Amino acid sequence: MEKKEVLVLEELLGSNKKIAAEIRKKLEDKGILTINLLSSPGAGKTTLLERIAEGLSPDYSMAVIEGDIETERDSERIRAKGIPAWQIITGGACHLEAKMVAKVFSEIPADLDFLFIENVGNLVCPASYDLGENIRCVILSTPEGDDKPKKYPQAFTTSDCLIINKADLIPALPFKVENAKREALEINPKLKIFITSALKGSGVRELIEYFQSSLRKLRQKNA
Ligand SMILES: Nc1nc2c(ncn2[C@@H]2O[C@H](COP(=O)(O)OP(=O)(O)O)[C@@H](O)[C@H]2O)c(=O)[nH]1
Ligand SMILES: [Mg+2]
Repeated sequence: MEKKEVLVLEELLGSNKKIAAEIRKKLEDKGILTINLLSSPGAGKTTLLERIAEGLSPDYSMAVIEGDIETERDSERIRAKGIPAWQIITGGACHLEAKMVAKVFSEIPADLDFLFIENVGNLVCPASYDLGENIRCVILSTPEGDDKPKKYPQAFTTSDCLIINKADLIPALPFKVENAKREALEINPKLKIFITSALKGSGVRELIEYFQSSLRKLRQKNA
């Protein structure tokens, strides 16, 4: 059987910044767009990934690196969708670091379109660690409240995209989309904002189109 090409990293030591830069370069050279998802626990990262997997199939390939303090549960959910997934169990650490991503790097197929990284559920520590992603998305779910962008600013100021998830619950909540958007844009005017319900599927198409157009731009840059 022909051996599948995988990715190889030369630099496994050094600062987080250095390893992340090496990861990004290797993935970009292969034309793979990498997306790091940040949110509080339960905001809907894994459910969104399940919907994205359905929406990208069969035209695009993707894989997922899952970060959690304990359990393989999220990887199992992703694998159940036919998507390769690697679980990084941090054993207590509240964020992923580039060196943890580097450890599973040699298992990642080189012919992917998208690599998603689901960070450990936390709006604070993951914001400080570049994992070599091209796009960072922060997910704010409506039950968390529309006042969170300014309370947890780094997650929002370091992100490229804000996904307001659980839009289906808005009628039952005091959450005001306009307040959340305004706060987020005041601290980061460059944020691209998507309103989704990962449960019902609304808004996911627009998000996927954003990832697809970002992939096209990355490959045009490579050409
Ligand atoms: N109502 C509603 N529930 C959602 C939505 N997205 C996720 N959930 C639920 O929220 C809970 C946590 O979702 P999960 O994807 O595991 O969140 P994660 O911890 O960020 O990965 C689960 O019970 C999901 O079914 C949504 O858009 N609307
Ligand atoms: Mg999850």
